[in-house]
Amino acid sequence: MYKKLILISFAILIAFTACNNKTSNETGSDAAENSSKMYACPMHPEIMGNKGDKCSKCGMELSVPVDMNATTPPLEAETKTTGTIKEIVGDYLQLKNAFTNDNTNNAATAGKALEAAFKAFDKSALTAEQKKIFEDIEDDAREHAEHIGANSGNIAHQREHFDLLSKDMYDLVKAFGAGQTLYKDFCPMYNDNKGAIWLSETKDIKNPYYGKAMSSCGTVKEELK
Ligand SMILES: [Cu+2]
Ligand SMILES: [Zn+2]
Ligand SMILES: [Zn+2]
Repeated sequence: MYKKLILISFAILIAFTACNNKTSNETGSDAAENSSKMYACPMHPEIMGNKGDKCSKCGMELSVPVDMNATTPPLEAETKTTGTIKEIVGDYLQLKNAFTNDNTNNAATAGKALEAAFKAFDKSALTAEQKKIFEDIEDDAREHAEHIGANSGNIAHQREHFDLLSKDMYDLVKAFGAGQTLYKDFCPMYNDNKGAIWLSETKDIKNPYYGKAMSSCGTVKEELK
């Protein structure tokens, strides 16, 4: 009888952790390794703190490692932020975070910003071949960003576009880099169990397709440098 009870509770435990078991053992070692480092907001490099703290300007997680030995103070390091892949990626991450928080209005705002960032992208430094790759992705991605921007109040429809947009963003980062470490995550349940990917700045799973209802559902599939 006692043995049987143990077996049953073990089975429940397995069922309960099945959705996110692949990520839990990967986060532990990272936390120890990163505990002494400083991190900055992906959107606001001047906002720094401990890993996992929230940016005081936009609420994003501080996830960009800061080199504390750098000779130039962060405020003087004038990095170009408009018309860059970094800006596109930053707006996509804002959008993703709006979905993880089930916030349709913030998703619409970020969708509009993302569309504008694609439009403002400076292609002058690209080769003819790179330009073609960028424009193919841009055509599709801008349409999805536009629909997300225009559908505040209909988060289910916004998420349908986010699924397709995330594939474009993956192609974009594979071709041009992101200027930061990103993770390609996979939710096996979205779209009638066909599954869907998204990109994240954090190794911890926060599902943008189901939001708070199923926050930890998904696994990290790839680390993108
Ligand atoms: Cu799930
Ligand atoms: Zn910020
Ligand atoms: Zn639409």
